[in-house]
Amino acid sequence: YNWETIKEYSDIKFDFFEGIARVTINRPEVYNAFRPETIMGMLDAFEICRERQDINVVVLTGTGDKAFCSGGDQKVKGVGGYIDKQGVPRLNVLDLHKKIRSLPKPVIAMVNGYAIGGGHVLHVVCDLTIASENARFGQTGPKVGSFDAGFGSSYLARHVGQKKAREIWFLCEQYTAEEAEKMGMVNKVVPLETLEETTVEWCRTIMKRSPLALRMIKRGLNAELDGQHGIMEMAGDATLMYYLMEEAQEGKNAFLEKRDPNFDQFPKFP
Ligand code: 2NE
Repeated sequence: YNWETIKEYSDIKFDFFEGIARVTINRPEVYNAFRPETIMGMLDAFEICRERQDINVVVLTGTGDKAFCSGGDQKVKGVGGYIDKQGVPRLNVLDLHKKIRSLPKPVIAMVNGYAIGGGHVLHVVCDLTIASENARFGQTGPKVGSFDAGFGSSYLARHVGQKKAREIWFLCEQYTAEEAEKMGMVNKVVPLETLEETTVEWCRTIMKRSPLALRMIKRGLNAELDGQHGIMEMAGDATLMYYLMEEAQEGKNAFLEKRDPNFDQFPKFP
C-alpha cells in the first residue's frame, strides 16, 4: 500500500492511503510506550482526522512486530504523572481516550503485538480491534503502581463483562489474541503477515457504508455509557442534521427577513 505521510512528529507516524488515516506509535525501543509528547502528537493527528473531509476511517497501530503499545513510559514516570520535556507531570492519555470516542468516524486498533497497561486501554477505547496471532493483551496497573478506573475499566466491562474485567485488572495476567477474541474484546484475529491487508479490507467495507449512519451508531453506543456527555454529543449531531433541513433554514430566514416564521409548511411525521 502506498501510505503517504500527512505530518511529521517525533514519536508517531501519521499517514494516509485511499481515505484511511493511520496513526502509528513509533517508539519500538520501549515497545511503543507513550510519553506526554507521544500523546500530544496523537491528539494533533486525531484532530486532523476529525477535520479532513477525505479521511473516513482511522487505524491506530504500533511500529514493528513486537508491540502495539506497552502503556505509559515507565522511564519518564515521576511524581504526579508522566514528566514532559518542561518537567510537568501529565496524564494526558485520558484526553486521547475522549478524543477517540468523540471522533465521528470509526477508529480501528490494529494490534500487532503487546497491548499492555495503558496500551491495552487504547485498543479498548477504539471502535474495533483487529489483532495478529502474536498479540498479547493485559493490564498491569496494580502491579506497577497505576490504574485506569475510567474507560479502561468501565468500558472494558462492557466488552468482556464485569467478572472478566475484574479478573483482568485484579490478576494482571496476559491473554492471547484468541482468548481476547473469545472474551469479546477483539473482533478478529489474523496472521501477522495479513494484519494490514485485513484491516484495509475492513476499512474499505466500512467506507462503502453511510458515514452519517455510522456516526450516529457510534454516538448512540457511546451515549449509553457516557451519560449526559454522551447525550450532548448525540444531540450535537441531531442539531447538525436539523441544520441541514429547510425547517431550520425557515427559522433563520424569518429572523433575517424580520417576519414571522412559517413552520406550518413542514410535515409532522407520526
Ligand atoms: C510489554 C512487556 C510484557 C514485554 O515483555 P518482554 O519481556 O517481551 O520485553 P521487555 O524486555 O520487558 O521490554 C522490551 C524493552 O521495552 C522496554 C523495556 O524496558 C525493554 O527495554 P530495555 O530495558 O531492554 O532497554 N519497555 C517495555 N515496556 C515499557 C514501558 N511501559 N515503559 C518503558 N519501557 C518499556 C513488558 O515490557 C512489560 O510488561 N512492560 C511494561 C508494561 C506496563 O506496566 N506498562 C505501564 C502500565 S501503567 C499505564 O500504562 C497507565 C495507566 O495504568 C493509567 C494511565 C496511564 C498509563
